[in-house]
Amino acid sequence: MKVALITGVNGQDGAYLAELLLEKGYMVHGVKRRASLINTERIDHLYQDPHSPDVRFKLHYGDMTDSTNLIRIIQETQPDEIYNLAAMSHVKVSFDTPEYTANADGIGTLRLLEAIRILKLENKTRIYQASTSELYGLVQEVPQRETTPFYPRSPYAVAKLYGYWITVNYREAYGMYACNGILFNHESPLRGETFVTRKITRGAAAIALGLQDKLYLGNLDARRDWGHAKDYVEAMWRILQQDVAEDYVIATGITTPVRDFVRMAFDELGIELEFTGKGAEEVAVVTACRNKEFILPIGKEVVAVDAAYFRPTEVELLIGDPTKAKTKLGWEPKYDLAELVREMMLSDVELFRKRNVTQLEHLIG
Ligand code: NDP
Ligand code: GDR
Repeated sequence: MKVALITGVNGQDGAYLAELLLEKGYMVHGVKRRASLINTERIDHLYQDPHSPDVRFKLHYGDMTDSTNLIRIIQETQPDEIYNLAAMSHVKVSFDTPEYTANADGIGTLRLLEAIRILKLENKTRIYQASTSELYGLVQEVPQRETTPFYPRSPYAVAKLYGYWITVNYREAYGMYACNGILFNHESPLRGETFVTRKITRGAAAIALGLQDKLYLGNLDARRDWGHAKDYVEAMWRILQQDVAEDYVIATGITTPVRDFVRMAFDELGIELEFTGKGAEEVAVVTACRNKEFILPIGKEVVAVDAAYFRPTEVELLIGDPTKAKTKLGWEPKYDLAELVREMMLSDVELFRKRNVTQLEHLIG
């Protein structure tokens, strides 16, 4: 039985990847850090009684800022594959916590690579590093591919730049099977609530159900290449199954402005919007409401821009070229953006109906 270790197992990607690897017959170990409340919602359905003799999913307390702990977990679990997904992953928040982000996202990657070397597992353990399209930052070339120069635009992206290069360096210096997946944005119903897609689908659901008055967003002009997380964890696995360790761009090749994602989300509920104004003055009002369940008055302002969500330096345009992944990995995304938006909208409407939420916090992020 192959053994995998996933850091960040209770995050969006960790949950989908754990599910995929369990389906493939792996023994899956997950690293999660201790929190004051239980935050395993995304992986609760995978839980197995640790006392049962044939348990294939185990959680370990750990942290990317604690080398001795990472060394011990790797020594105990002797993984064939490590997927390093743990990170402070919010770009805007990284401007508030730059030092911590560098430690967890940058040096954290080094800690894992060094642990493999210290334990002399270079010839056994393959490692996947969760690199990101944020590395491209300020546009140098479109579409962005494996050879496009990097120009990171946030403390998060700079930390991930270190993670990218230290992975390449350990591959070249010590012959380790260590790879970067340069993944463009990928979303799902499990996406964290403060990333823009989930903030929009949650906000649209809550507004339609009369639980929230308005959704405040930042830069509506930014364009992202959005895929589905389920497709992207399949690519991570494929990257570690090749004869030769290499780095790959994983993307759909289609880019969409945030504004259009908002339009698509509301449209899924039968609510049509018109955007007026520019920059921090832009708003969206309801022009039609086709769904009798969600009665919203025509002219109601449901989206407004709040400059507090603007970033000190923004990444305006991301569009990836996944040709290498398609050719070498045989990878192909199964979901398109319309299906992704539909799935996220349906899920959030259901969530609010079930929870019977009466008041919503304004999301920060
Ligand atoms: P999430 O934010 O959903 O998950 C991040 C995970 O990392 C969580 O389990 C979190 O735990 C954990 N974590 C954070 N800090 C630490 C730490 N110091 N020690 C141990 N665990 C920690 O991210 P995603 O699942 O969306 O992304 C997975 C990875 O891929 C991340 O590295 C991200 O930067 C990268 N990436 C994501 C893309 C995307 O579009 N989703 C695109 C490209 C790259 P907790 O729940 O306790 O916070
Ligand atoms: P991103 O994702 O920064 O691309 O990083 P996010 O969804 O946070 O932002 C995408 C774009 O939307 C704009 N935006 C807003 N963003 C947030 N969060 N909240 C808002 O209210 C808002 N309004 C507009 C942003 O300015 C940005 O341009 C994600 C993370 O998953 C990273 O970990 C990962 O590496 C990259 O994707 C690829």
